[in-house]
Amino acid sequence: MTQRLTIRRPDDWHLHLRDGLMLAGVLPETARHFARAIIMPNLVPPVVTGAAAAAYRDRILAALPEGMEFRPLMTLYLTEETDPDDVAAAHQSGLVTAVKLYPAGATTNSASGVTDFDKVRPVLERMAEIGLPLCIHGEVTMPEVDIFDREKVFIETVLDPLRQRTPGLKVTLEHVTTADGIDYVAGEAGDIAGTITAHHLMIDRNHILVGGIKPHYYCLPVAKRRRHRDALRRAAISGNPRFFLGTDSAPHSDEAKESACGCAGCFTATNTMACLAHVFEEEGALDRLEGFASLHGPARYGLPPNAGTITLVKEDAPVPYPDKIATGAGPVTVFDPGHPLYWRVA
Ligand code: OTD
Ligand code: ZN
Ligand code: ZN
Repeated sequence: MTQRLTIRRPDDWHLHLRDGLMLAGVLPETARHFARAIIMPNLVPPVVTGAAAAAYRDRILAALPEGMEFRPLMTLYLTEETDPDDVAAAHQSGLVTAVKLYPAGATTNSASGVTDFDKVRPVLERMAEIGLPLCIHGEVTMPEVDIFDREKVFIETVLDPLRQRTPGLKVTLEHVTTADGIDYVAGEAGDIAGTITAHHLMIDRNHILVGGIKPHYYCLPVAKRRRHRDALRRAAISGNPRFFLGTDSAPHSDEAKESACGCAGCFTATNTMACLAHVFEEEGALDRLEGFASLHGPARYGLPPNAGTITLVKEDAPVPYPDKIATGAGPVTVFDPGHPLYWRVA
């Protein structure tokens, strides 16, 4: 029996679109389903100034196929040299929706991220004043901290002190992967929210390592134990408006992924909504999907929900999704949840 679910058009509150040929290849995959997305600034070189963000926004809009509608919500990559006035002007003009903090070296193209948090105090204080949110990749990078503990240690040693010292700063802890992250966001006062990816709701670390190393499941923050995945699921279906979708869809060519030193990132733009419908149905919470994917994010960022809708349809037979999409920058493997998906967007 075919099941249908109509929800407000969703948004993606954390997305990597890249540039050039890769941008042209992956943008339609997102724009097909999502009305808006927060665009990550970790290009090479990173998007650090208002001028660079405006130019990048124009390249994104130029790459959008005729007839598709999509609004990129731009971000600035925070460095120790970032000028508070440039940030404030980019926010004031409506160009920039958030500033992004990468601890130096935490993930792909994050070498110019922050090492000395005192150096970015003036920017953070200005952001708190003007109500501009800070999106955070929440992992420490010290070699002595185990990769599976880096999120928890970041929260205790960096995030919490940073928030104490900057009252009023709106923070989004991005791509939460641990029960510790969920508990922190849920337990704190209202100026912190958390995004969750579709893939972290589906995989745990066994997917990466059991039966041979699977580079297409490798991303940062790395997937954790099953109990953490289950905590993410509980948060996503809880109806708590502080949790919402940020796919972290992060395309790399197969050549770059399938290597002795494979890049981090899962490419999920193509089947995110099908994966989410699968998870929410499995959890008996299809009625909470709209909040997670389409309502909580806009409310958090002070934007109206989208006027349009999408309809998710559950088929009797598995829906075929492509293994890969072709881009001018090479083939990009689409996230494989490891089981059939019966949902599609009509
Ligand atoms: N994680 N890959 C990338 C970014 C993210 O931490 C992230 O936001 C990427 O390739 O840009 C990844 O695994
Ligand atoms: Zn990140
Ligand atoms: Zn990301």
